[in-house]
Amino acid sequence: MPRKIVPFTKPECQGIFCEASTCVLEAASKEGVKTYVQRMQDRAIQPCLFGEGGTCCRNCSFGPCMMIDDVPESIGICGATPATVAARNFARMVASGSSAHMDHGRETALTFLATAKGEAPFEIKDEKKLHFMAELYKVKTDGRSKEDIAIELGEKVLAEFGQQEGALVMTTRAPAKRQELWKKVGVIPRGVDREVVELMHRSHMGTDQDYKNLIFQASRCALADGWGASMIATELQDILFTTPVPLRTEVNLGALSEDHVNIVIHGHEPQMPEAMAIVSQEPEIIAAAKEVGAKGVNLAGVCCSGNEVLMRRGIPIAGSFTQQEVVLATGSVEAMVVDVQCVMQGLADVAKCFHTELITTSPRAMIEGATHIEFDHHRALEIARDVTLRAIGRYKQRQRVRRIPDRKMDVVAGFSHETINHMLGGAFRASYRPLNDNIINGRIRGVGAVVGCDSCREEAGRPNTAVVEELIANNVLVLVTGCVATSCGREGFLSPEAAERAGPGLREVCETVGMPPVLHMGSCVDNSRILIAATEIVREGGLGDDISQIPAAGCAPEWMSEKAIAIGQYFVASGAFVVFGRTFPTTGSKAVTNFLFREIEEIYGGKWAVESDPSKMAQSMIEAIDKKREALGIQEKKERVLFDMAMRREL
Ligand code: NFS
Ligand code: SF4
Repeated sequence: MPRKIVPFTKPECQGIFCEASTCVLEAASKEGVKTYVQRMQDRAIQPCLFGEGGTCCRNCSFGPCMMIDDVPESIGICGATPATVAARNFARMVASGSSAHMDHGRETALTFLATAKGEAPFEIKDEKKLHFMAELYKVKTDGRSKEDIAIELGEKVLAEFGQQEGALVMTTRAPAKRQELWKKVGVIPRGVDREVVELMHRSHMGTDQDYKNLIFQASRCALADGWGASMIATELQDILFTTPVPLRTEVNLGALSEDHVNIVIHGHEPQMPEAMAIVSQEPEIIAAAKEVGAKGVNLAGVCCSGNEVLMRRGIPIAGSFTQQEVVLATGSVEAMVVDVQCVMQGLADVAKCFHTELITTSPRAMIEGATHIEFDHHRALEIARDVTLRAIGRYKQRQRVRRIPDRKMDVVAGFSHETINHMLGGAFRASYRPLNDNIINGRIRGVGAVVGCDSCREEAGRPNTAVVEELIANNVLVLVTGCVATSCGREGFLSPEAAERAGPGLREVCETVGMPPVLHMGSCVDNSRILIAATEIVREGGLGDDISQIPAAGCAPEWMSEKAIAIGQYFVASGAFVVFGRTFPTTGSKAVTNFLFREIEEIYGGKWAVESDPSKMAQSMIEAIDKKREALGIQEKKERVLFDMAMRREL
């Protein structure tokens, strides 16, 4: 398995891990192309300690009030304590992160409804899931057409966004014990949008000033994301665009083509990427590409737009979050098409250095210097054709193939929770039984979810893969989503051959089934697949009767976005132990941090932690997994594999 650790000799490339990216950036920076690497170095102002620890408040014009914990006079002009301020800031991160997934879910539901009504050029593809969802939402199916069912389902789902009372339907999929607990605590989300609005209200100046009460609503809001909007997005997208099944594809900058028109899709919502994928195969489009001397149109993804079409169509991913500017710096991209979230504004300047057109498509996300071509699901294909033809028109301006590194890695992706069911359970009787049995007999020690971003503050991607490597060596089956999945793909962890790097028990299971030890479950809204997988493990039996009891833990080694905080909070409120890397946004307040890192476990059975050393992070997850095994009475004494730097290099 080729694996190369890049020595960080060149100061301008500090912070880059992937060798292919380093090469591109070195060459581009000589031509004056500026990316986040230069911006990090140019930044005159260092990160603010008050901001980083969460104790800076600018919620009213008396402030900003910056405060230091434990200094009695260090409180806001209104009297707000560091704990109140840290909890308010944390809560607002949860609100913002959740709202991103909620708007995504809403857009999906609107496209779903339009499709059902025949007003959008997509199809109801997964009828089995349509029927499953119909049953869940109490939509009658007997004797009705799939469109009819989908219309009623779509309307019911959309109504949940504005719902004021009751409970979101998806929460009823959680283990019974978890639902009871949520009811008892009072955090069952009542409506999707309501919980964000209430959280924003409560964190307004002079409203909720009890940090525990603020975090209580932050949990309810986060649950409205994970067991609400994100799950809605995942399931409806599966019905529209198919539920993923394992497929082979490629990851890294080498996914760009030297002799095709390269169009990069970046952002989060799958509608535009799906439309682009459809039109890029049309004979007229291919003919137009040939007319300008190209062999056709090559689509490649970045971030979660990429993950969506990688999972369902096997379209390769050119780069993760930190690679988005690098992708353009290859000088070989005719158009980058972006919608919402995680899109760096710096892309506009990088695009200007080349013949690349940066195209924004969402009315909610415009960038100065980009071309705005608004997406409308009713005219999805028309718009996709327009965008594709523009890109084709630029192909001749591509100077030469500047620097597409010859680097890409084979990956197997497409692990929905349904796939895991079939794959491990066999073709005849799909079930989670074999997975549970392998956990009980100790071949698989437990399940580790490694999710989230890759970070400019780190050697991008390295902490992610270091944690993954150590987990699988300790027989922990790893589930990945988002940009972590791309980090893992680049380093070869998403291929069945990676089983060689797993501990003997996990390796045996992987080799029997022919699966990688690291399963790519999709984009970040698809973290909802992990919630369902955990629920299925509980339902299968033998590993406790709630998510908090199963030998599992989660982490986000290189988290950067507010969405990551929302995701972490819904996992904690669902009973999971969650470790975040490098920094945590409440560390300026001991009270709030203590609450989130310790006391909250008594309420939900899950808690937060922060750890910047990847090996210690992996070990803390393994420790948590072992504790759960002990409590279940299935723990045998087992050696733990500890990685030091020398071992890593040797590998
Ligand atoms: Ni998730 Fe996906 Fe990537 Fe982080 Fe951004 S793209 S939604 S937030 S950076 S994993
Ligand atoms: Fe300062 Fe209170 Fe205003 Fe915040 S709300 S800025 S702590 S006075």
